[in-house]
Amino acid sequence: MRTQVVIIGGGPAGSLLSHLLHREGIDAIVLERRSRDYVLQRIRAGVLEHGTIETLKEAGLGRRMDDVGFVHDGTYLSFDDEQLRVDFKALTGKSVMVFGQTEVQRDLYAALAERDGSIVFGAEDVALHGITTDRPSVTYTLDGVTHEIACDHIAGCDGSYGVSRAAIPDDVKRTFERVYPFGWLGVLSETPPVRDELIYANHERGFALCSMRHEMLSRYYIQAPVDTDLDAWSDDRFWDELASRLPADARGDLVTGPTIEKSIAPLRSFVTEPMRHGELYLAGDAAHIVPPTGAKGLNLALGDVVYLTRALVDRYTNGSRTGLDTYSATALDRVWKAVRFSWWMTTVLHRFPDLDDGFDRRIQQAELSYLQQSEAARAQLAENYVGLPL
Ligand code: FAS
Ligand code: PHB
Repeated sequence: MRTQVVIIGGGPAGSLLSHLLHREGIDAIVLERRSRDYVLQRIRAGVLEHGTIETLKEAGLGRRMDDVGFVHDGTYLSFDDEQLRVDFKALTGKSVMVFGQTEVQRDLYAALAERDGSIVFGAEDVALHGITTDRPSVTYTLDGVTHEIACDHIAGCDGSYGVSRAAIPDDVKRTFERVYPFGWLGVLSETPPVRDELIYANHERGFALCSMRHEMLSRYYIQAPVDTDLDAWSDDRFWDELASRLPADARGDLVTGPTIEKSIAPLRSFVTEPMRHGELYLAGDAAHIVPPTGAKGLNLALGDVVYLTRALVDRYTNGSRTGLDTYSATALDRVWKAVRFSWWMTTVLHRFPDLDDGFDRRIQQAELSYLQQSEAARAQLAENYVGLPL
């Protein structure tokens, strides 16, 4: 079998890339290890930045997002009982959209389902071959039968534990990592959100985040040790701890109820350079990971896909390889700015107990005071949160 682009990984990056390439008349096939339902049951990102919203709308994927998504013109930051609102719309003219990754994925799969053969679920033993030759190929096993697909290019969209990044030799790639000494204990509850916009809370007891999926589905997180035993966190204990970290008015408005999902996620920053080796191009979590504090992970993945699509269209339409040859540098320039912002939001809002000799807390207080007093400081946060231009 032959196609123009083999896409490894059918998460948001791989499935959006397939959809955008198809719209440009470029043949691609997605190889996804898991089942469709497994991918759809993963609870992940919640906020779409401006560039992502525009990309999805231009790709004909914006209808449900417009119908059920929440447009947010700003967000709240709280510091113990002090709080401030950062007005994205006034500061940047842009907004963000609260529309869960699961819903984005659902729309992407619906688009792929209209094209038979565009995605293979349950693809096992995916392996890359000849990536530094002009005849790359990918093999995989399905129901015990091994298949080979010859192609021109391979897109590695298989996330942080996939096979693509590993296909770049250790003496070619360089990785950068920062592991944070805490995780996020997250819950979903069928309760009304505490406020109509997000609250990022820095408190003596630790970070908390109040988010949502719709008017009767709230998403909450509290900073917790990475090795937290979920069984030690009853719903009552979680609600009490969350409430203790919120400003007084939000605490009073918090509606609690049974949680329908509870999980702990580690926080780390990770970047692989280069994002291209031969005819293999990495996009999304396969190349980089950011702590969710800046709501960048999903958005960065889709930003890579926009760049890679432009490069492949240039190659197949104009015969120019310039976009492909500059893809890694172009993507990494935007990746590192998002890594910086996500690191900054994480260091400003979380408690670092092992390092906290009081100096870090004073710096955090200075950061919040600067945000309260300076429109330029708020504009910097807003510009990065709504997303830097693609
Ligand atoms: P993904 O990991 O989503 O998709 C990769 C796909 O490749 C998966 O479906 C996987 O099954 C498949 N795959 C892996 N190995 C394969 C192989 N060998 N062969 C074939 N297929 C293979 N981001 C935010 O912006 N906000 C958040 O709040 C947030 N919360 C998160 C919570 C958790 C627990 C996690 C893990 C991530 C979170 N993220 C968040 C980041 C997340 O949303 C990612 O950025 C986003 O899913 C990236 O999309 P992809 O690059 O497509 O990778
Ligand atoms: C979420 O709703 O899951 C969410 C929102 C904002 C973040 C992280 C997660 O920064």
